Formats: sequence, C-alpha cells, structure tokens
Amino acid sequence: MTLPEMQRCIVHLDLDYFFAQCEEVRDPHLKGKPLMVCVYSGRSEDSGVISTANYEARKFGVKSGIPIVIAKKYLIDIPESIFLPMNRDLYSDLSQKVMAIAREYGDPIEQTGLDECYIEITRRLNKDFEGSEDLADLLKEKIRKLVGLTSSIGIAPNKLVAKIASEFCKPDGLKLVRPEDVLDFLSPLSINQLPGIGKKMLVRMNDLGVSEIGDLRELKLEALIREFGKSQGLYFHDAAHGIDNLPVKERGEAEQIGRIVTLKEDSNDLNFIKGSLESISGDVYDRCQERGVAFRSLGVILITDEIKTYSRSRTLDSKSISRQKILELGCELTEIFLRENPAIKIRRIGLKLYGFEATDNQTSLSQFMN
Ligand code: DCP
Ligand code: CA
Ligand code: CA
Repeated sequence: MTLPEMQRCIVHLDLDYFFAQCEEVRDPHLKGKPLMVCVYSGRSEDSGVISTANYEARKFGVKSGIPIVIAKKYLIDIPESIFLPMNRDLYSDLSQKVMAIAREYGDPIEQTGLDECYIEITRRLNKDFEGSEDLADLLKEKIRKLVGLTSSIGIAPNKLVAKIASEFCKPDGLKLVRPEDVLDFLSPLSINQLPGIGKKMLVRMNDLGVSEIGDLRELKLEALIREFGKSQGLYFHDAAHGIDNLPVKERGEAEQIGRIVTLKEDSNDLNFIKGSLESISGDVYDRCQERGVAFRSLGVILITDEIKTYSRSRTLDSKSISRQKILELGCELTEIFLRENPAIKIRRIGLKLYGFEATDNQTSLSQFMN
C-alpha cells in the first residue's frame, strides 16, 4: 500500500527527563541515583521548586513543579539523592545537537520546546507506515549514540496523535499509531492525555461523565459547543476523533510578511499609487495563503522623494485573510497620510502584514497544541 494522497506521517520526538538526563550526560556518575534539577528562588537555602527529576526520583513521587523541601522529604531515606541547580547552557547545547540530528530525518521540523519537536517524514516514506518505525529507530539510536540521550517517539497521521503517542510510550519508547488504529488507540486513554486538559478541565469533564477519550467521543458537537464554547468545543470534538489538520511548521519564520516597490515616478496622487498597492496586496496575500495564516495588523511604509521613511498601521478587531481588505486598508492609510502631508511626494511604497493567527480551519486545535 502506498501512502494515499494527503495521508501524512508525523513523528513527535520528546527527550526523556530532559534537564536531569543532560546532567547525567555531563557526569555519568550521577546515573542510577535519584537526581533533581532545581529552580532555587534564593530566598532561603531550599526554597524553590523541582524543574525535573530522573525516573529513579520519580519512583518516590518527585515530579516537576513540587517544592524542593517536599522532594527532600520524599527522599529522606535516600542519602545518595542529588539536587542540582539549573545549567541552561548545557541543556540548550544538547538540545541544538538533537535538533540538528532530527533535521536529517524529515522536513519540515517544528521545534516546540528545548526537548521536543515534530518531524514530517511523509516524503521520506515510499511505501506504508511500516518504514516509519525503522526510520524512528535510527533517529533514536543516533541521538543516543551521538548525544547520549534517550528519547520517546510517537508516530501517527497527525501532530495531536503523535504527541499523545510519545507521551504514552515514555521513557525510551517508540509507538506507532497507524491511521486505522487511531480511534482504538485513543479510546481507553484518560481524558487528561489530551493536550489542553488541565486539572480544572478534568473535573468538568468528569462531571459530564467523561473520563476516557472514548467517552468524549460519545458527546455530540452541539453539546460540546454548548458546554465549552465554539473553539474549545470544536477542539474536543476533533481531538476525540483523532482529527488534527495542523501542518508541521518551521518556527522562527518571519514575524511579518511585507513588500516594498518603487513607483514609476514620484507622486502624491492616490489613484496613481493605488496601482502599485494592488500588486503588492496580491503578493503579500499569496504569501499569507502559502503559510496558512491570517493577519491582525497591517502597515504601510511610505518613502518620500527625499528618502524619508514614514509608516502608518492599523490593527483589526478580528483577523482577516481577505485580499480586498489588504488593499482597502493600504489605500485608506495612504490616503490619510497624503491628506496630512499634502506637500510630500512618495517615491517608494510598501505593505506589511503581521500579528499572524491560524486561519479558521486551524483555530480550534492550534490554541491547545504546540
Ligand atoms: N520543565 C520545568 N518545569 C516544569 C516542566 C518542565 O522546568 N514544570 C523543564 C524540565 C524538563 C523540560 O522542561 O526536563 C522538559 O519537560 P517535559 O515535560 O518534557 O518533562 P521531562 O523531559 O523532564 O520528562 P519526560 O521524561 O516526562 O518527558
Ligand atoms: Ca521530555
Ligand atoms: Ca517535552
């Protein structure tokens, strides 16, 4: 079976007990003992919280976010326990090494934290999902060999299920969820395995009789929207059905999309300038479409015949993806500028869009997922 068109294969890679494991890489003697990385507040010797702990410490109930004093109580009978301060440079150095390796295994990759990323491997597979496990095994092995870290990998037809799968198989695991198995995989999982369900939401869900993802699937979309509002309701409905169409996107892309052109001649005639604004609008609009984003803010850049630069901008009440809107706003801002500055002639004109948000078919999920 070849991958049907539009069928994606996504890897979610998450490094195990990351900060603490980095410390073990730095000093292998630390291995095998309960190890805590601490965020010391500095108020008193032990004030602060646990950033993360290795699995030996977790056996005693230590976890991220608990006070250091509590962790010390849990480990009172284990004198070889180790408490270390944060060493951010080390974590970011090892993180960069891992991400560079991940990049060799797919394209694009979306880094969502120091210790995790999504990798789109669809185009690396020419047969079916089976090849994906071998690929992920190679990736895990390479990270272990070259960086010294263990990781957990989920493979699924979308980011949501891949993330749940990597969490599911921790530590040092690999979990493939084939498209036909998505619903069976999700059904028995506790509802708080879904990204975006914290303690409060868990209580609300339990009150509705929902404790597993399968229970959530029983609820109708209308009922979910009534209970949680449109965007959350949609998210829960899609998530319960294992649906997520969000693309894997490189981070750190330009925060704005813009273009500047030189007018055929210097001018303060809006009708003449409008011709250029039309073509720039089309261009920035196309680039928004390619990236699948809507914008909230638009600015015009006006460069005068004396090479002075001015700009005017506007933020909308709600996001827009309309080419017409871009042109209208561009003209409006230019007109206001020209009215206020009748003596100025424009040599170059530009538009920029920023304040990006996901387009509508993406909103429900993107609010809750990395
Ligand atoms: N972190 C933190 N405070 C938290 C949660 C996490 O400082 N409340 C830091 C330390 C973690 C890193 O972020 O090492 C990654 O977080 P994860 O949630 O992925 O947890 P770990 O990697 O520590 O453990 P796991 O093996 O469960 O992934
Ligand atoms: Ca992790
Ligand atoms: Ca993580």
